[in-house]
Amino acid sequence: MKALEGVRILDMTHVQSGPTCTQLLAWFGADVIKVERPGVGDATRGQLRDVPDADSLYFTMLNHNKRSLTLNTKDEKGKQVFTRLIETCDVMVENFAPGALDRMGFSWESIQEINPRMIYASVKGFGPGPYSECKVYENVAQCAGGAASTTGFVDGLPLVTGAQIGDSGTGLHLALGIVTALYQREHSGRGQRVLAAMQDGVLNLCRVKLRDQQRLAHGPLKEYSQYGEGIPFAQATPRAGNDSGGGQPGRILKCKGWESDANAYTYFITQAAVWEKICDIIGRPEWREDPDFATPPARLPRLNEVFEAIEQWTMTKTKYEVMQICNPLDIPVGPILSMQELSEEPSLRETGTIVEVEHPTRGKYLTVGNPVKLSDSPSEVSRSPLLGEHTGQILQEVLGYSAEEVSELREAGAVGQEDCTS
Ligand code: CAO
Repeated sequence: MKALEGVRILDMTHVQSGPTCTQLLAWFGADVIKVERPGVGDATRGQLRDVPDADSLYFTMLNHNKRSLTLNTKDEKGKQVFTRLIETCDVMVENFAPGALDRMGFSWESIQEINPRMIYASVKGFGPGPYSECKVYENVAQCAGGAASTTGFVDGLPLVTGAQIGDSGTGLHLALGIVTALYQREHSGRGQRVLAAMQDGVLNLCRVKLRDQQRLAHGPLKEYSQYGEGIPFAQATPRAGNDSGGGQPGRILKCKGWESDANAYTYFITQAAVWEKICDIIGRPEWREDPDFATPPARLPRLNEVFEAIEQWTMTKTKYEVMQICNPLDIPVGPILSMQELSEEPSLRETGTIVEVEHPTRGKYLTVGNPVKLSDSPSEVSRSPLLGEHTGQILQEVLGYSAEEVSELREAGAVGQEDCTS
């Protein structure tokens, strides 16, 4: 039995943030019914398409282990079906623009009336406040949540990061909110609203930067490279380049082959506890005793000199050799791994973190499986549904409509024509 078996999710999500959340719940065993507009579906089905007429990787990689039902929730008969879904499901998840569900005629109050045990979970760009009505996408959230202002180099533009901390990050937050609400419902018998705002999720992930904002009031941030470079601190937490966010200075350094390989680099942390070992491997044993280098405070104004010396050594090794030499010595390093390298990494295939999936219209593709492993609830990745693939099945098996009623709903345009197999 899977951890969330028996939990039925009414999945009204689209694009990335909401689908990330419901995909995780599906991997943990929930029955996720993805409701999509007939004939149209989630917009990402057609975005960044690489194979003609096949669902895009954008869609397939965010919607595994779900069933698809096409339903026009603005049509009167469609609303009746939607009401039955609300009665039947435990959780409704949505990430529409603010007010969209109210405009369909389904406010939180009316949903509670239909099903008091319903957990109604939303991703929005912003929480209540001046921007609550705004539509928000990933990079907007990265900017509004503090990530962009603290990413990049001190003398360069703010930067967004490739990790989708606004969309997928908020989806993760929402999933935790949902399982927490399910747990509370065990005691209270009631559902509740769960809101994860993208700005809040990004800010939560940027917690250490708000820490630094407050530390600035008490003097310069000595672990930032700009301290040693004599660049004065302004009033806001600056961009820290590749400096480590903790108290142990770190940087990205060139490795053998960097001239032609964009990813021939390693992250290297000069952790205080292993400083003497670092001095030995880079051929600077004299730094172990030198008062300018022997202690962490002495090194802070000289980080450029320290890392230049370490880089002279890392440039003689591949990033994997750096890892092999440093790991046994407990020196924290990490190779800069490309997507190509990750997709070919055997250990990630073995753990199910990278999975190959077969899809009827696009063939084989790679995806990221469930990154959270439960010992008693293993996740198998199954392909994303075709648009409306399970419409008839869900209407009959879950909602109890007869075959004639399903045909009537199809003819009326309340549900889609896509799945004509049942
Ligand atoms: N039947 C009938 N109508 C449907 C439907 C269905 N099954 N599913 C959706 N619709 C309608 C909605 O009701 C809405 O109609 P109204 O505008 O009349 O209310 C319409 O489709 C479009 O919904 P939307 O406004 O959410 O979509 P959009 O493409 O304009 O905006 C987005 C997309 C992501 C900016 C917006 O949904 C949003 O801000 N969401 C919250 C934040 C979020 O999750 N952002 C991350 C997205 S991933 O980068």
